[in-house]
Amino acid sequence: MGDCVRLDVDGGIATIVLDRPKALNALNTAMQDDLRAVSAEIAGRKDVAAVVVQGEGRSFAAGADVLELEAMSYTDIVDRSVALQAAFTALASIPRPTVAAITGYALGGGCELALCCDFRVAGEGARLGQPEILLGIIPGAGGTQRLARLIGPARAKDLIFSGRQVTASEALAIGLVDEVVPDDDVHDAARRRVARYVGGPAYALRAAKEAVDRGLQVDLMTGLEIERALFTGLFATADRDLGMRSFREDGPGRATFSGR
Ligand code: CO8
Repeated sequence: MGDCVRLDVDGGIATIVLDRPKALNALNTAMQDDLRAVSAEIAGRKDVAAVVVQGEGRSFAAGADVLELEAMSYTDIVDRSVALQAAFTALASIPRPTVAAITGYALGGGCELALCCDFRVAGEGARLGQPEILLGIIPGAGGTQRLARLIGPARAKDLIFSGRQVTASEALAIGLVDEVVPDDDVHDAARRRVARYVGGPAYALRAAKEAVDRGLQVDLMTGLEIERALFTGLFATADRDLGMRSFREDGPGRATFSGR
């Protein structure tokens, strides 16, 4: 792994830190590749129950590195865009609850990166947007797809056509973020939001995420089949036994899960 993305694991929570603060964590090629590697590592780790993604310094991430993009030819960008989407999809596919802790700017690829998480917590001073149109391009790391699915096509088109930045409070109103907190509480608030899943029924959480995410990509009947297969599969887990026995013996919500 390179030196622009850090991974810290503490108390069952992995923190991915984008660490290129002088460039507002602009996502250059090395960072994109690091992100893919770190996401693959987390997906395979048993000691990680949840994930926080955050930026070092005053911003989450101000987008892909525009200076690097400017120098790319058509064939360069064809190759790179495949790698970039694979990196973002690797993050989106981590089978654990994930949250983006957004301070400062989450623009372009930075906003798209936040969209790969299950939840978004923003500081009061945060600004989010898809300014690619101002560069003569469109979002290329999932922005036209994940953003429209999250906030609806008209609101997504407004942000993508105009390139305008939204404040944290507007982002909350349109469902782009889930929680707004004081700027200096963002990292702790994001951690609090996923800490509740540490010690949870890991395979049920994994199945829940997969059912929602895969179901959104298909028609309703296929989605219901995905749900049914994942639901029935959980009857093979130790945590299903523990959860139901605990209900019978001690009442609801008291189970201590094994993560198996
Ligand atoms: N790329 C490269 N460098 C950047 C970027 C960026 N996206 N954003 C900021 N920086 C650099 C600045 O150049 C500056 O560097 P230096 O100190 O060496 O001059 C430093 O970070 C600090 O930035 P500013 O001085 O501009 O700070 P301000 O607080 O005045 O402004 C802004 C902050 C508003 C974030 C401003 O920097 C800005 O508008 N940045 C560009 C935002 C943008 O356009 N993002 C979209 C990029 S395109 C994209 O993300 C496409 C994604 C899909 C790509 C697929 C590729 C395969």
